[in-house]
Amino acid sequence: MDLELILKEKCGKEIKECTNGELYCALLEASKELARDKESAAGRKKLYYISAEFLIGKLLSNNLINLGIYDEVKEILEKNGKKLGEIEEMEPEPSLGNGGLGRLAACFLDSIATLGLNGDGIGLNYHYGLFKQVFENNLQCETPNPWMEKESWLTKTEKTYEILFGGFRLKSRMYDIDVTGYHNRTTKLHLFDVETVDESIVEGSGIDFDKEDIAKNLTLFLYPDDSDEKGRLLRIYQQYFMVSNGARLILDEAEERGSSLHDLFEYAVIQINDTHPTMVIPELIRLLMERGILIDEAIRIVSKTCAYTNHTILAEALEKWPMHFLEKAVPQLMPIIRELNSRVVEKYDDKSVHIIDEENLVHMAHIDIHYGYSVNGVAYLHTEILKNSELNHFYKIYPEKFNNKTNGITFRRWLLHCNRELSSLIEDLIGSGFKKDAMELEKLGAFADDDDALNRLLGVKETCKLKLKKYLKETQGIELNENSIFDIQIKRLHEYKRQQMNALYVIHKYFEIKEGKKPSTPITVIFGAKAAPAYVIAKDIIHLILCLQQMIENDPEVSPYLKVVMVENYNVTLAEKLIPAADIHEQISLASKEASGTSNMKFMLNGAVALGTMDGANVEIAELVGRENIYIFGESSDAVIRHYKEEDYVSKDYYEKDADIKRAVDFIVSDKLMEIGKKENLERLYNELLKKDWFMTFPDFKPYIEEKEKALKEYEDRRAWAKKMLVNISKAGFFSSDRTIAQYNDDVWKL
Ligand code: 26Q
Repeated sequence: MDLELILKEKCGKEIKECTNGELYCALLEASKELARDKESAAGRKKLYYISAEFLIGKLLSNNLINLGIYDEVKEILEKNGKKLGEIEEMEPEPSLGNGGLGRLAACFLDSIATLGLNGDGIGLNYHYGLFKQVFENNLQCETPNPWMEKESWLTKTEKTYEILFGGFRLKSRMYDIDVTGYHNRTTKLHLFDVETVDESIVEGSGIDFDKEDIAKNLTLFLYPDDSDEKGRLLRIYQQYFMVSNGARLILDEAEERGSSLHDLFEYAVIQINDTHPTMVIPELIRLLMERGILIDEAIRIVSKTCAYTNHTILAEALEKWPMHFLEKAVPQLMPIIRELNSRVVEKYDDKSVHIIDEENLVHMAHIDIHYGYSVNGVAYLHTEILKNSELNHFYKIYPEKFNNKTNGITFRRWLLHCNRELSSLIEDLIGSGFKKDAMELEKLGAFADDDDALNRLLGVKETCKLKLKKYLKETQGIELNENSIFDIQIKRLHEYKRQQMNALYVIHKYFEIKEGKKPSTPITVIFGAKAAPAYVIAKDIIHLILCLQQMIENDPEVSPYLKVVMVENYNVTLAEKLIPAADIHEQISLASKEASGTSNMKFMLNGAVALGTMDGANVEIAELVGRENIYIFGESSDAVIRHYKEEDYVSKDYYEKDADIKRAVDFIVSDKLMEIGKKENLERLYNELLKKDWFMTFPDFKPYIEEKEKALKEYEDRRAWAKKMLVNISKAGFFSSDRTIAQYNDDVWKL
């Protein structure tokens, strides 16, 4: 295959004469063709991973790597005076996810393809995806994020269905994206859409639109996060549209493979990614009944086909839909949901396991647990909490259904693609086996006392920091000091993730510097986070961070030692630049609240050291790397769960007893900050902390400062620090999503 010739032909001229945009289109088309020629895996039984989110990120480089032509393409381009890095910039990032859950689904598709498993993804084709974040006057504003261009990874298919809602029908169409596996097969991501969607109904420069015109708005936006109250009904329409299309595709394909539908579970397994696709259960039962199967058998068949993954223990994020919403949007499902509930009520007195509660709310997770055959959490601690507290009543009924599948990440994107410098250093040291078998990273352990290897590792980090500096300067006008410690917290903005605690640390440090306690190495605290548009306090926290950024920037006494940076519109592309450059990463959620976390795994793989609580997958990371290679602080999950139960936490007590806490919190409403920021927002945040502090930042604040200071001090011994970096990388193999997917297959899917 002569790639150079192919590219020339696609562009219709010499590569030298092409613009980056033209080359991007040519490469896109060429990789689409190559991916199309690769076969998907076959087999009788097929997995369908249904998810409202697939945060796939840009695809060009990843596809070139997985297709095995990255180096060749890079060389051809360089020979002609072109840079692949610049061509990559031409690609818009599809923003089909909010955060962790969506990114996980994308990593899983990569691993399913790489392991050659017979499985596809099913989701929705949001035209604007998640909103784009812009900062104005130190506040977050939301604007649409159009990502679909004429040339894109999407392929329009001939598959269409009529989807019935209460009172009207919509015609759907399926679009496909080929997901390439590493030197192996491809899988398909099926994204359903309606042809009547009308982007022009979005008003002005924001993200407001007529929420009631379902034909025009159905796939316009991804419903952002768990805290937005508006548009809940629209979210139900979206969910039903996704699962009704998905269910029909699954039945069609199963029949094509020879299923009589009485044996559907031998032909299909459906992994339900959180409760967003839960309506697939009643919908499948309905469709089987339409095809002549009686309800008892239909329920039995579906229960042997569906498996559910839980991603959260935050009560407020568990989906409970009012019956009248469902009645309006999907009346045809109601008799089935009522029947499913009656069967539960008949068997169990315990109201906490019923599907429909006394307030006529339908608990989606309860449908999954009663009528699926597997329930899994996403990290060891998370699954234990599900079994022993949150879902304990269910665990007692169905102990055999519960299992853990600790999350993972694809090393193709999060090492080979995003950090080529590190990847080639590793290859130099231990050979290329780690690219196929991540556990081979353990071999790096042999270099823990090798000065040359450790120095090279520090060199790679320096290079990545310089690259980030250049990128942020060019794209956001941000100046970084590459000789400072990069301390990074990037994730959705949520009070339980406690960005506010990190902000309080910044204030604390600011006071210390003012008092003359200057850090030996300057510190750069970097944040990246979007807040759900209706999540008021989350937006106030962003406001506080942006005000601190501005205030410190303009203070010549402090700015040489401390810098705060909040990057705008944090997304997968930015994560790929930030993670390789991190020295310290913040994983400081209130213990018991973060189901797993996955950026923690990405940072570790890129040689950053965690500062975190014993929460989510941090627990497993700590066990693997040992306490000398991670910074752990804070209350245990048991203690936290006890506080909630006994309702014994009073934030004001801490505020009154501890002068450092008081000083930091009071500063939020100081004249100095009020000059820069908005009174209303800062006061609201101040009051929230003082009167509630629901996620208990104050009790952990002093231990957090102490542990952070310890990390900053130990950073000074560069050799010892490099050893910590090396140990973190060498132990990251367990967190490959190839391992996670192999476990799902062995225990749940059995393809
Ligand atoms: C709920 C109700 C109504 C509307 C929206 C939602 C909603 C939307 C998105 C609820 C939750 C989400 C996203 C959850 C999520 O991303 N969870 C993260 O999943 C990761 C992968 O398992 C974990 O690593 C994280 O710990 C978890 O927070």
